Amino acid sequence: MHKLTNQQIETFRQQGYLGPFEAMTPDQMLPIRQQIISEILTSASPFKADSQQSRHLDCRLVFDLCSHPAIVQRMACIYGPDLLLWRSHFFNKEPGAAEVPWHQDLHYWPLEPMITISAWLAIDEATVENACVQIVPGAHKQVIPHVKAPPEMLFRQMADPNYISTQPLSTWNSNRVSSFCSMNRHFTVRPPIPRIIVGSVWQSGSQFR
Ligand SMILES: O=C(O)CCC(=O)C(=O)O
Repeated sequence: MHKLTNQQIETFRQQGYLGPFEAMTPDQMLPIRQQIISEILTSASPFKADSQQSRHLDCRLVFDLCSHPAIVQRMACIYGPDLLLWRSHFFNKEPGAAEVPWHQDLHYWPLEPMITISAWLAIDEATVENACVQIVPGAHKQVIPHVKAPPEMLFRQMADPNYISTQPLSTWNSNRVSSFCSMNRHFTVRPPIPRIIVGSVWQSGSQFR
């Protein structure tokens, strides 16, 4: 039902991202959002110092969100059926929260092989104004240097501004999921209203055997 067509797989190869796709309805997402706020983000993780990191390891709800068929079936079309959910993270942005600078994920994660594919699932409505992820299509074919980010940014490293030459693609609205490769350049702005997303990061399990 969520399988990618050959054309979509080719688009992913060329553009480094796909989507957004519908994962569930806004009505279905509402109670999930409440549970995320009241039970997950407010509780400590048994495995990580940061309660927003890899909660799929201890919370069934997060595991179910990350492994939603709208995500897994599409990942399987790219990586094959042997999939590894390497990590997950919430980005829980309050109004005015720091901007996420342009970056490529692979600069933060010392993985070998370094290519991962992230699924970015909007728990809240995420418009351009409200910090939906923005991507440069086709910018995943080159690893670019990262430099120190200004202190007001959420991340300490960012893509060297000299290498950002393309206009960003503005993307999607609520309750949808999209995927992008760890080499794609992406960023999010400072949102005026609260906005939560859950990101899940995938690799092919066979790469580790
Ligand atoms: O959602 C955000 O604010 C940032 C997302 C991001 O940079 C990522 O998932 O790699």
